[in-house]
Amino acid sequence: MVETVFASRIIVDKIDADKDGNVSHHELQEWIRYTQQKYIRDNVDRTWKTYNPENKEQLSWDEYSKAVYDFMKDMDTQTLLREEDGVSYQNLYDRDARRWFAADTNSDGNLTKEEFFAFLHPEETPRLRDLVVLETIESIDKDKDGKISLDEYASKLNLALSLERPCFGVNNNNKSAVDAMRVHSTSYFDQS
Ligand SMILES: [Ca+2]
Ligand SMILES: [Ca+2]
Ligand SMILES: [Ca+2]
Repeated sequence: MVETVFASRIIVDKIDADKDGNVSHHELQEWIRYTQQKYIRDNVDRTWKTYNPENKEQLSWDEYSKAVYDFMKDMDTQTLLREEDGVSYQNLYDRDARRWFAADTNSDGNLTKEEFFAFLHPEETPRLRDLVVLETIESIDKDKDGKISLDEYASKLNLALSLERPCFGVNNNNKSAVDAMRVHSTSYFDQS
């Protein structure tokens, strides 16, 4: 108990930037932003080290894809294209290849650590914003007709909510919200 209080005090002291003894809304927001950025930086450092243990200046697509997707070479076409929840191994490979070459600013096929950051976290990279939108649409558009139907949108919303609040029944309150949307919306959202 004493240890828990002590640990809490240390955390509060870290968040309390102006040291007035209170944690303001702004200080909390800044702390959350700082911890998210730290997580992202640590993730890039760790992943870079995993695929580039010799810490070379650059990593090639061949090296990376061989390390990640080598298991695919023994699969037959049917297995490669078999979809689970609208995604196949081939989709994953193609998506990563597209993202790799989008992150590769000087188009030499290799990524520096900075370019690798963009590859791992395109959402943190303004120049890849269009790609993030495209990947998001593709992940929702399960039947790949280029449109987001209400059902596709609702299932993504349900998934997000169930991940966010696993204790609350998505099928209760949220279902009625989805039903309400169904009444008041057209059937399809445009990509634009
Ligand atoms: Ca404060
Ligand atoms: Ca490059
Ligand atoms: Ca669709």
